[in-house]
Amino acid sequence: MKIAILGGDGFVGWPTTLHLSDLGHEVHIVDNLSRRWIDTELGVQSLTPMDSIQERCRIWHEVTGRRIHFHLLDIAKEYEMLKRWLADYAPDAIIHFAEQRAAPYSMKTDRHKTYTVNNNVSGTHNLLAALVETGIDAHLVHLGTMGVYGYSSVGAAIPEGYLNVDIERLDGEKVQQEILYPTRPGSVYHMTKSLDQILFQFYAQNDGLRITDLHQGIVWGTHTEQTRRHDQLINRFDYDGDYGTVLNRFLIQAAIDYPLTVHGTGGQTRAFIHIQDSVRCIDLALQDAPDAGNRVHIFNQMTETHRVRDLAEMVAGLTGAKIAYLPNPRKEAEENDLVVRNDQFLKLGLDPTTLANGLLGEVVDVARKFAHRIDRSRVPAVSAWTRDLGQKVEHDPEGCGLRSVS
Ligand code: NAD
Ligand code: USQ
Repeated sequence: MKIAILGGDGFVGWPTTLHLSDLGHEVHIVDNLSRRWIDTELGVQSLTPMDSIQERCRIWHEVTGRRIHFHLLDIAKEYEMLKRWLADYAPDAIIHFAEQRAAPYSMKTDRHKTYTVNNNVSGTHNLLAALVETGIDAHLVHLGTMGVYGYSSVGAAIPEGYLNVDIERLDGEKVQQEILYPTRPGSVYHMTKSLDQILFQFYAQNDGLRITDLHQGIVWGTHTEQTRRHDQLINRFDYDGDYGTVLNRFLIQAAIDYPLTVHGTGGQTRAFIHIQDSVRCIDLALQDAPDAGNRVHIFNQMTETHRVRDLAEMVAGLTGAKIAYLPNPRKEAEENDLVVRNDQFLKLGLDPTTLANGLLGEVVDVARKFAHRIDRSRVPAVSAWTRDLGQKVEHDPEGCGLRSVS
């Protein structure tokens, strides 16, 4: 297959690119390298040293003889170029990672909020409109998020995208309808993924576009089978307060003797998936494309759920790290239960890599190896969801995370 990977320079996009190229697909990365600019804006860098995208592609060719093509293009701002690109390359499948994906970054200031909405919603809509206009019948696989559901399961398991509801008609009769599971996003970033869902629903129904939306949990880990093959194929690893996600952050914090930064009570339960499984799931989803006229395929792409404080205790047990319970900069439930259905991927053959598989230690080893690249002052998460919350937290110059100032 000819596959376009939008956002292929990113944390999930790069290992997916390598995986699909390794399987013999013709792979084209489309990326505007905005994440590299955001690193510069924030004054942070990936824990792991990342080469330029062109150099990464050159090394892959040297190691495997396979070519990965790179195209510099902003899918949110360069609509005409995107349309031309699609018409010229006519991919069989498109994997769409190209969005601003950090909730804390999306909540920093009004500028970050509008950037996130404009980038994510325009990018997704441009892509859909360009597919219709060019008549390219590519299978579009989008990386969405578990966060569109909110994180409360009201005692029932969260289904894969759709919910059957009974509606009472005017004559008192009950009719059943299948609706998108009601969204309850917890940040501007998560809200853009909820908006994406409506765009997909419309274009699948109106134009027969073939779309799969993967509602993914928090991705952890760093290496995949292909990134291990050469030092310069190493994956991005974010540890900072905006882009670092919770489990990877705890693992690097443990490696540099920094107290594990649990927000609030740590009673938040979230869904997780290892990077290797994320890549495998995308491959499985590619092989299970919907037909034109079908509703959007929605999969829950996660393998296990954990409470934040349990993860902190697990990492502390493994490494001897201390745990700091800090004021929460986010507006979110202090405690929640979360039960999630993921039957579709299991049926397609996914064999989950769980925390029990021993890969936590591998991340700590990577973090120890590159510990000299970590700026401790960038570890605290200081983006606050509201002004009030912002007043309760500030940087701790001693490097112990956040402290309460009220
Ligand atoms: P990332 O920030 O590492 O990568 C995103 C890539 O998209 C970057 O290379 C960036 O330069 C590019 N990009 C952004 N806007 C663009 C635009 N307008 N035009 C072209 N390129 C653009 O993010 P990631 O962690 O790899 O996440 C990829 C996708 O998966 C995101 O959509 C995210 O919402 C989703 N996701 C990620 C996680 C996670 O834990 N990392 C979990 C669930 C879902
Ligand atoms: N948290 C801590 N300490 C930290 C960092 C986070 O306690 O140092 C807590 C947060 O308050 C939150 C939970 O951990 O309750 C998860 O935070 P996170 O930053 O790991 O994840 P989140 O903001 O939800 O976003 C990440 C990705 C996003 C993806 C989402 C999947 O950045 O792209 O969509 O995970 S999900 O969470 O399932 O919606």
